[in-house]
Order: sequence, then C-alpha cells, then structure tokens
Amino acid sequence: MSTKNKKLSAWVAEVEAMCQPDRVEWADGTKAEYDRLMQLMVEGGMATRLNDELRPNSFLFRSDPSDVARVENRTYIASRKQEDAGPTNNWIDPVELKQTMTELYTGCMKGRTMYVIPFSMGPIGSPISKVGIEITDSPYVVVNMHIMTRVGAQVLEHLGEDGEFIPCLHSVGAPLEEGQADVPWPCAPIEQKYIAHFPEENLIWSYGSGYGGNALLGKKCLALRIASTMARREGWMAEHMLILRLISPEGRRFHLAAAFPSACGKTNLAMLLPTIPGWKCETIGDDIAWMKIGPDGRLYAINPEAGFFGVAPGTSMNSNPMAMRTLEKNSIFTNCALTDEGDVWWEGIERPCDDAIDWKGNPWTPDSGAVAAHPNARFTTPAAQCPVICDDWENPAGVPIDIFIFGGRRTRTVPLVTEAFDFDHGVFMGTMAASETTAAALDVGQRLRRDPFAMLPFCGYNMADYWAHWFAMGDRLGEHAPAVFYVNWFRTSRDGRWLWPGFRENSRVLKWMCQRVAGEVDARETPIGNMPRDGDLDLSGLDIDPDDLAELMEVDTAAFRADIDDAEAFLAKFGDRVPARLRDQLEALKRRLG
Ligand code: O2Y
Ligand code: MN
Repeated sequence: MSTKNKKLSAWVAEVEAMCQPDRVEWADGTKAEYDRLMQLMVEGGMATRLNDELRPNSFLFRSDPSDVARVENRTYIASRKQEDAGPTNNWIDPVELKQTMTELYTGCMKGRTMYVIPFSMGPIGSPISKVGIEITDSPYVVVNMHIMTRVGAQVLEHLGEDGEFIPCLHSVGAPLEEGQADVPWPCAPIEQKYIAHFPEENLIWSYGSGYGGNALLGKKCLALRIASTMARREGWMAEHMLILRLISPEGRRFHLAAAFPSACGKTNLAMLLPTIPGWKCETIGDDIAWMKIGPDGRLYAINPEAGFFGVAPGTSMNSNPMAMRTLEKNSIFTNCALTDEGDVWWEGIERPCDDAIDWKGNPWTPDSGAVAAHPNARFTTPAAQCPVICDDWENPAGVPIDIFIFGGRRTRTVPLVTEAFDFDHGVFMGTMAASETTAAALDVGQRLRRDPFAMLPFCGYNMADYWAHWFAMGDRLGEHAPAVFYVNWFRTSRDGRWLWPGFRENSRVLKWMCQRVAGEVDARETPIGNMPRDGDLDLSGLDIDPDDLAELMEVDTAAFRADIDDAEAFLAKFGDRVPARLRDQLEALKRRLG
C-alpha cells in the first residue's frame, strides 16, 4: 500500500529518516494483517493466545510493570503561549520539546518495523469524522488500532491527493542494536516518556510508552486533546462522554451524552439494561462524543471510536453483562490474569479462580496477598459485538442529543439527580463536577478532585476558554440546546451504606430525565436546581427505605456552601480568563443558598 497524498508521503519519509527503522509497513486493516501480527507477537513471546474454545480469537498481553496506565505527569500541551495551555495542563515550549524529542526519536526504531496506520475517527466520510495517521514501531498498537478505529486502504482513498490528516507519531523508545534480543514489552524509563500535543499544528508526538492512552493515539490524544482544540476553532464539540439511546415503552427515542470522571461506571451506564418495564437502552459509545450542530439546529453526536478499551477489574455479569458478552471473542486483554484453562480472569469478575498466572507472569492463588490482574487491566473489544449496540451507531449524520449528564463520585453533599434551570446553569454544573478519589472517603474536602466536564486530563487548551466555548455553543443552539442534569450514584448514609443501588436501577433516574424533556412531569425547584417531586421518580418494585430516599435527595446547603469555597479556589487558578457568565452562575448559587 502507498499513498497519492503528497503531504503524507513527505511526512512518512521524514519520520523514516529520523527514526531509522529496519523496514516500513503500511497497515491495511485486513484480518490477514491482524492474524499475521498476532502470530508474530505470539512467536516473539509478547502475546499469549487464549483457549480458542473458551475465548475465540483472543489474546493476552502483559505490559512492563512500569508501563501500566496513562502518565498525566508526562503528558504535555506544547502551545506557543503557556496561557493557552492553562493552569491545569503541563506546558512546555514547543521548540524546546521538539528538540528534546527529536533527539530521542533519532534512531529510535532501529531493529524494528515502522508501521504506518491510516485511520478514521468516526465513520469514513462522515462530516463529523477526522482522518489520522499513526506511525508506530509497536505491532501491539497496530492490532489495537484495528479494533478501536477504522484502519486501512479506504481511509487513504478518502484522503485522496490533498486531504487533511492528523499526524500521530509514536515510538516505544527502545531501539535494538544489531543482534540484540527484544523483550516482551519494550518501553522507555519514565523520565524519557513524553505524550506531547502541538495544538497549533494538530500534531501528536508520543515516546516511551506502549500502553493505552499513551500509545493508541486516536483515543485521548487525538479524539480529545487535539480534537477539543480543533472543535473550538471550528465550532463543534469533542467531549469525554458516553452516548446512549433510551427508548420509552411508546417508542419515543431520547439520546443522552454523559460525562463522568474515571471510576464512575461510564462503560456500565453506556451498556445499561433498564429495570423499568418497557424501557430499552442502546449503546452508541462508551467514552468519547464528537458533536456538531446539524441543518435543523440540533446537536448531532457520533462515537469517533470503533471499539471499547475498558477497565477489566470489576466488570462482571452482574455489573456489566453486555460488556462481558461483547468481549467473549475477538478481543485483546492487557494485564489480566491467565487461568489454568487458558482464559482471562480479574478481580470482581465474580467467578472463582484458585490458580492463575498473574499480570506480572508469576503463579498466583487467592492466598498470594496481591491482585492477580492489574487494577488498570484492560480489554480491547469491537463495539459492533456489543449485544445492545444501536443498529445505526455508525450513521454518519450522528444522533440528535436531547440530554447532557454530568456527575462524579460523592459520598456526601450531592443528591441523586438535579436538573439545570437552563443551559448556562448546565455549563456551571459541568464546570463544578468533582469526584472523591477514593470510594472509602466519607468526609468532603481534601480528597475532592475537581474535574470539569470530566475533561481535566483531556482538554487540549485553557479550560477557561473551554467554558467560554460551551457558552458559545449554547448560544448557537438556543432553544435546541440539550437539557442538562447532574447525577450522583454514590451517596452514602452516615453509617457508610450506599443509599442508591446503582447499576441497572440508574434507568429510573434516566426515565425521569426523559419525562422532564418530554414535558410529562413538573419538578421541585431547589437552590441547586430542579429535582423530582415526591412520587415522580419511578421506584416501583424497588425496595428502598423512605429515610434513605430522603437522605439521597437531601440538599445540604451548608455542605454546598463549603463546596463553593473549594470551587472558588479552583476557579481562581484561571484568573481573569474565567467567563463572566460562569462567575454570575456562582454568585446566583450563593444567593440561592442564602
Ligand atoms: O490507562 C489508560 O491508558 C487508558 S485511560 C482510559 C481508557 C478508556 C477510556 N477512558 C480512559 C480514561 O482515562 O478516561
Ligand atoms: Mn475515558
């Protein structure tokens, strides 16, 4: 395969000259290519083929123990001006960073194959989609990109002679000398890892890590950090949101996009099986939403990805049966445990396991005193295999969003559900989103991580400008702006019990949101937003103590005031750049709280 695109040929030649690989291969996205690379990695000791009868066409990888997650402290936004990256991003001068990284990249692919992966984020040719080209020396990245994006010749055809693409350069940062044997998971030491974004050039450079968001550059790097900067320039939205369709018993469809920080059950909600009779839920995406205003003035969303890169521990037939069925075959597992039968296992899978090989490759039993799977162990699995995927999840036009949901993990203060008074108030709610960093924490304060719109690690520019962009989008959407809600599934009683059962029962809360949007129920106005009137939340068949329900819905004004102090300290970091409309919202809330 090769390309007619002159800019692409020139870039590939330039990277080849710098990285000096032994050979160059263009990824064509075919099954034959996937099978060949998997075979190569099994033979090289990097991958284990799972028992084909239990988990057909699936593979287990073990990473280097030092390379197990996204590295936020090595992730950079290299804009020309520091203030354009803002106080919540790591900033380096782009010229300086390019110099440092060019030195690292020089000769970094010696002894390795350089793969050129043409990929589309979103259905090829959709007006919302974008083309990326990832150059990598990791065959693990190639096979994961096959699942997570649309790879291959069709992308190059669509690109044509002068189509635009986002260049994404990746190396594991481990050149091989003549005759040097490879290791199962090559990577560089932490101080040499760089996950770099050059937003003014739509350029991504990643060095030293082979793991997840650091290496599969279509995901967090392109679809969020770079896309968020493009979206702002071009007047659309790139958000850290799941997308789902809820269908009422009468057949009315509602489309919801929801942003939660990690560890709040985003993938579980995206694949929800409602408990309320007659309601149905279909998945469109579990992590990222790209949204544009359509010809009718509504906001249309696509899932730019083609697979799910989910956290394995905690995933079970109880917590997420649809994910469990999705990953029954054709899946890649990273840092899970390997059972005697040749299947994968992890903590919270709710299946017994007496003997396994743990994620580090050592024998493991329940008495080993350590986890068998790394807490950030992952599955990579095709979205099309999800039993509840929407029939039209790849519709290039996207789906019209009716509802935005924000939330976080809060053991206190924040009630189960609140509706914003209007879109500006919704932007304020998204901005105030925060999560406790441990589920065990009972007191609010120290361990609260502010994570506006769940975008803190993923916004490619100054977050104050991001809030201004949300206000601007709201102005353009006007009466078509989605309704906005804030949820907290994680409130506990004073004696530490969960007040809300969560999981499938969350459908009850979504039903109330849909009824509000349809104008079927009124709401009770409180200082923090509209809440369900007594009896409006469908609790039929649910055994919930009335006192627990009252506590779950309690608006603790004193705790909210304390929260405001914390929020003001957070906003102060952004100085004058904070939009006046956001400050107005804060003042209005203070007045309402009295
Ligand atoms: O640890 C990683 O590299 C992956 S992080 C991730 C993966 C899938 C979906 N979301 C996330 C996240 O951190 O938000
Ligand atoms: Mn995510």
